[in-house]
Amino acid sequence: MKTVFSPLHHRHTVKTELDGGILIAPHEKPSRAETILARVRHQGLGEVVAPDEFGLDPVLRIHTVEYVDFLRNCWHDWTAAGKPGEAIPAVWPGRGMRNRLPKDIDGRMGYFSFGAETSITEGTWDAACASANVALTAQKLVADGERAAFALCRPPGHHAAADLYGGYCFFNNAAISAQAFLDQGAKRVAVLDVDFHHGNGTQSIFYDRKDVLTISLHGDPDLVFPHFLGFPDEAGSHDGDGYNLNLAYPPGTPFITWLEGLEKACERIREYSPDALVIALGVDTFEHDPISFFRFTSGDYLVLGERIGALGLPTLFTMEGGYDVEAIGINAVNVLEGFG
Ligand code: SP5
Ligand code: ZN
Repeated sequence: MKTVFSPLHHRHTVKTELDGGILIAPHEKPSRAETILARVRHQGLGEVVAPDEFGLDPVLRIHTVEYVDFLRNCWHDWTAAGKPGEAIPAVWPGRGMRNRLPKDIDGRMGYFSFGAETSITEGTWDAACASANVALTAQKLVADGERAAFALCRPPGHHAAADLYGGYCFFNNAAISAQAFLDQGAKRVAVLDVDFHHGNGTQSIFYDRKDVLTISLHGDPDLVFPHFLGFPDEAGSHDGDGYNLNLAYPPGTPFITWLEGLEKACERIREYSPDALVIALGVDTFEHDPISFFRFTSGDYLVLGERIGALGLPTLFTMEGGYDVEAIGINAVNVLEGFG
């Protein structure tokens, strides 16, 4: 399997993550991608290729023009306003207030975000664009006939909605890729999200559509991020009713329990019979992940990959979360090797 990778991910190197009332060193850091890349090479998974440049058109199929403009100008506007630190929102349009885009940068930060843990810096825009290009390059490999491809995306994407960033995500690489498959002639695409966290961005983007089936297995949002979406009663709306599936699990969930959910997901995918499958691949389900509460072992990821491979579909993997940097390479590449 080919891997697509861009060193431009380093352009998003932030010093801060608001957590527990203090600014900590971010969990989502450059060494994550470098460790995965090293493991890909060590295992001889396949060729590592640089991304092509797709421009903003495929991004704008998913994200609004106002949001894309905001992200492009965010750092400039933030520094021009004389802010001393990294760009962090502190105010949002809460209940009873107006969903109106303000001029002031503090207002715009809150308008286009759903959390304050995701700091923005000078190179964030460049890295987010590179990450989307990585996904689109891997998508093209699959569309052109490869059985599968690995988009080693960083920053990740599955929390980003059409006009919201958060959860370390800016552009929804999985959603952009799913839309690219459709725009190139696919009739149906399934997105299966195996990251520890609910893929709220992907769900919301496709919630009222049936040409993209969205499925996410994740930690119970009653207990963990993203807190406000990802419950099992969210089945889709309008045309999309019946085309979203959420499977939520409690603290301490071992792989064997989660695997029953994966089998349900696979059954639903077989029934849907998509032309392509996008896997939002997070490995923050690992037993030693610092921010999560499942109990997967490294060997479990081989089985996870094998079950996805058994679907026999053209498959694109987009890298999402995973914060135990020591194990992230082994775990992510185990999924790809298990896939076969
Ligand atoms: C892509 C992805 O996996 N995003 C995850 C975003 C999670 N953000 C919330 C982090 C909260 C961390 N709190 C840690 C407490 C550790 N004791
Ligand atoms: Zn995650």
